[in-house]
Amino acid sequence: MSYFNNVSNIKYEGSSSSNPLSFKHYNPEEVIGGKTMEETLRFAVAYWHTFQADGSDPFGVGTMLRPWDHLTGMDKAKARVEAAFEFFEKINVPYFCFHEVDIAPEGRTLAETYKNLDEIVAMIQEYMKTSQVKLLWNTANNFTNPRWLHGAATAPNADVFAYAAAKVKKGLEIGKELGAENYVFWGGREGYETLLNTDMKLELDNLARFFHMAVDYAKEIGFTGQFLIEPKPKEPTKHQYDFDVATGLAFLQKYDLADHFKFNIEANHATLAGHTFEHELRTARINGMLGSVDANQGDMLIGWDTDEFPTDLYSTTLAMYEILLNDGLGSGGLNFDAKVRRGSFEPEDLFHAHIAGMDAFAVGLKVAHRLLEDRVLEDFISDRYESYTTGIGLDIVQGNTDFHKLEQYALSLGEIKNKSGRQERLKAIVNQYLLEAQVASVR
Ligand code: XUL
Ligand code: CO
Repeated sequence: MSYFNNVSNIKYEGSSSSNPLSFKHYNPEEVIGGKTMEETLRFAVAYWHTFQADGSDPFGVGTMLRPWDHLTGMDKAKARVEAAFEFFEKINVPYFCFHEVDIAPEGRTLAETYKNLDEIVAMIQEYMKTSQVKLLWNTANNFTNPRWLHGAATAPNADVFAYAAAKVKKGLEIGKELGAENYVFWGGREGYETLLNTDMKLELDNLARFFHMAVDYAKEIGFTGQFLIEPKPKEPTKHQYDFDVATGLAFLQKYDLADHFKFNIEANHATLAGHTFEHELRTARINGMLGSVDANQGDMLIGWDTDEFPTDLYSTTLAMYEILLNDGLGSGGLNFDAKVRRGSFEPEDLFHAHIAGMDAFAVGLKVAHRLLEDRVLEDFISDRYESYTTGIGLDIVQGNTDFHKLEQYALSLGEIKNKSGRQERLKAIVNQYLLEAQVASVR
């Protein structure tokens, strides 16, 4: 049984190929900086957008045409598993990710939900025996069902907290069974709408208690995947607790959790927080907390989480620059938490979208690698901070001075000379590298 029978395996054909169903830049076996593209990029398909999303929005019903549309319930869930593994193989990604509700329908009771999950997990496990694809991460959807209307681990209702704990407990067991390399906590509705009805301190304390229990349970069952927090500043709640990396880091440090977590950074969440994607990657990286990436992009003209497939080469280049400086993503990967537009409703669009995203990150990798190899920014930056390598600057960084000595030094100074930051020049150089990569691959 084939679900995508008009599409065959997507191959690398190079940028001169006119075949739309081929990679122009992503060549899994090509070695860049000592590692294959496949090893560095570690692409993953997001089950929810690719096999669940129907294209509905607040103004209209679903538009997507999917080969499993005629089915319902568990039959539909099983067809989705079959289709998913066919898709993973054809698009040639090494990983996938899911929320438990993406793979199996919720039952009327928690016990029934577990039963549905067990059946589908067993099926996925069978597929994984013969497929190359692995589970990058799984997570709990503790935000869609009405029970989560006030949040999950930060809900004012302890019964809701308990239910959320049960779902994450089951998720860790599933993660262990399927060999998940990470487990993600995205806040969902962990945040608030108004302080008029909110005990913010209790909610944050409870969130930390919840995370500690998850850490303890993972240890108890021997789940060794990396725990990841995925920050987002707003949506669905007005104020999400895991606002951005800096806020998340302060939270983890305050509650003695920093050793157990890293961050899963999503591009569109970064821009919603008023940051660039690379700012969030950098903040995580310099703190040793860059774990994984939800690869997508927002729209400058739209204020919400549009979750578009990443096609902006400038952004993928600066992202790959951070990832290479991080020496890769470790057990993390580039997960396409991205959905085709409502108007791109044909099954084939799922392939076009992933090809576009994979090629955009492949170009980003090539360009970032060359920028690093040529030390374009490094040399400029070390020159810019050169004053900290000798004299008073060296005393500052080595802790050999104080306000008294610095005052004396300042009083002895003549006119201070600054150097240009050369921002426009640097941007032009990055453009030159981007264009040269394009020219080189067309030649
Ligand atoms: C929501 C979002 C989620 C998480 C997983 O904005 O990004 O899909 O990635 O729950
Ligand atoms: Co995400």
